[in-house]
Amino acid sequence: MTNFYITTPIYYVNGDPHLGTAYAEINADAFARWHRLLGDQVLFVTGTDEYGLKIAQAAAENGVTPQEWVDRTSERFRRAWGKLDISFDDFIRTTEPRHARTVQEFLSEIHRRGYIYKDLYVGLYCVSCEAYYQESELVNGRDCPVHGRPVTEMSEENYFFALSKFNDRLIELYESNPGAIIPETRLHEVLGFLRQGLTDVSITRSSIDWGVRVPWDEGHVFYVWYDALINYLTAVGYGTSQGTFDRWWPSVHHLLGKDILRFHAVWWPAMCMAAGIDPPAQFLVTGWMLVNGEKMSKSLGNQIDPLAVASELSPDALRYYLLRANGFGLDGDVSMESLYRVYNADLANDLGNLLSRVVALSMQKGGGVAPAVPEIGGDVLGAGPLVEAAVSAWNAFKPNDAIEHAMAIVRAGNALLERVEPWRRPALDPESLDALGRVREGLRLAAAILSPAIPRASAEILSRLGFGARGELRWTPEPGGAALEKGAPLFPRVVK
Ligand code: ME8
Repeated sequence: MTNFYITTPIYYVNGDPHLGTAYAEINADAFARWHRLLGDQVLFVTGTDEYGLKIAQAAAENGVTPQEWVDRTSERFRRAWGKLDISFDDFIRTTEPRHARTVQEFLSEIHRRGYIYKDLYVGLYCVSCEAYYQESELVNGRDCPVHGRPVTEMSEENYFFALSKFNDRLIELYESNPGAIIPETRLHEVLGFLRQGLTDVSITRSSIDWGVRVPWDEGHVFYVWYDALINYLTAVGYGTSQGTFDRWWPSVHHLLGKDILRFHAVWWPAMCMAAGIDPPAQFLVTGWMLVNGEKMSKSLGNQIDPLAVASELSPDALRYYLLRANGFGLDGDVSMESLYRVYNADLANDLGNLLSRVVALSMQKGGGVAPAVPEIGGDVLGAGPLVEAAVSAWNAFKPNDAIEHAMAIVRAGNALLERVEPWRRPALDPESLDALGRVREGLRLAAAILSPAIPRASAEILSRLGFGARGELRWTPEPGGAALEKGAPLFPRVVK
């Protein structure tokens, strides 16, 4: 039995879920669903990042305590993911006692091993990023490169993590294991950064209260990033359940946006090494969803509401669009216009139409029962190689390729029906029956491949076509005869 452990970033709760954070969830959910389909044991973990200055400030602005604030806002994330059919197995809130225990245990271990020391820190800090910047990284020598707002100078006595001691080991890790970061451009970015040389990083704050206490010095809390990354261990029982931990760690797949690559691919594996555990196996790094060329984020305020899209069309429509829009790892411009276009072309026309054609033709002319699936023979749909390619694409974390292969089967199905034209024939002759049986099987395979992207519609397709429990991911002849279901249009066309 293969284990598949996948995580998402845990989101700051100073705003609402938006299309960018939904994008990470939907990708991770699709991979989790794909591996469940393969029969793997899956652990899919997401959550919320609830400490840090930014959250404390948001609570103050809203006139409530930080805990009240995060209780309220974290719930909004959990509910939003429910509405997008995100099938997470665990939801970590960093203010939970189980997480504080893991953080304290893990960082105490690093402290005991001599990789944490005390020193004075002076630096330029962006509150929105919760990160210090070097002067050379600022825009106009003053503004945060991500948020475009001025950074502030902060100075405090901190504990430091001896990151520089892990420089060589990290380079070796990635040189000997280039598949550890997907896509490859991000691997090169990390190696380039590592080759410039690492400096030690400050990991505690004494100026704020809202964080996990440093167990050996109560006047300090851990810096929010150093607590947040550890959620990946909280979820697998680090320090509490060795059996669970050994089962899932270190073969984890961390999905994240390219904005937080260094925290994940540099700091985090170094921390693991310092604590004497293996570094995480793989990072899946997404690009950014852009609106008119700009990154969408809570702080910039140029949001598209994923929940509005999901309720206007369907969660499947949003999921399909985001997974299909552009290659995994690349930036992509998104807009409602292109969403409607893709929805109408792929889902309403190609997929929805093909399903209603097969069902309607079999009902009108074939007695309402499912046409038999013939032997694959000449494979006019090209289903054999397309399914194989789609399986490889999902396994290689390339949702848009997998979707493209499934849609090629669908398009071939429509083309076959247009060639045979069963609707022009008085009754279903052998050629029509062969075509309909092929299309029915092609739709079954396409629905299976598409199920991580459009789980609701896929289940509906299988049931309307009279397919029972989960079938094989390859062409499977069967005698037909099952009852078909007409149903309402799967993806009603939108007219704007
Ligand atoms: O960084 N396009 O949380 P966060 C694509 N709490 N993805 C986007 C996006 C966009 N426009 N905007 C955000 C944090 N994302 C930390 C993480 S993990 C231990 C701590 C996604 O709420 C993307 O995956 O700012 C990015 O990495 C993540 O949201 C950051 O969410």
